[in-house]
Amino acid sequence: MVRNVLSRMAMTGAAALVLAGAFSAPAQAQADPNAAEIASLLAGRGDCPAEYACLWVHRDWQGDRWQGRYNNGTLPSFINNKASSSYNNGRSCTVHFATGTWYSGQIMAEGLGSYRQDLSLDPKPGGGNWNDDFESMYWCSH
Ligand SMILES: [Ca+2]
Repeated sequence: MVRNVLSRMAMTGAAALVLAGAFSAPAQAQADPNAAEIASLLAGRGDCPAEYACLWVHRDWQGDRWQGRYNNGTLPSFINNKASSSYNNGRSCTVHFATGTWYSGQIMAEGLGSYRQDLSLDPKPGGGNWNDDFESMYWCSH
């Protein structure tokens, strides 16, 4: 009888160890996919070279990338009214993205080193958002 109880306690202890392992393993496995996704996203943003401001056709810094080192009164057709994420990788000041050509319309200021992962989530004053809405850009002031 006593021997039987000890045997059951030992099995319970073993089961507890297995359960502890089962609980700890998924916790570690969950962190890795997130880290990989974050690294992938940051790698996309990292494609923007130093001293440039960049716009991507898609959110999460994905799709075709446009990059500008100087002021641009117009944007090429592949990015004109198609930008969905942005990054100011410049060296000295804020970049301004404008909804019209030659810096007209509404202006979105992107501070030095700052970025937008999804412009559709950034509200535009007066309604709507900035997604697919930029036609020109300038640095600092113009
Ligand atoms: Ca877009």
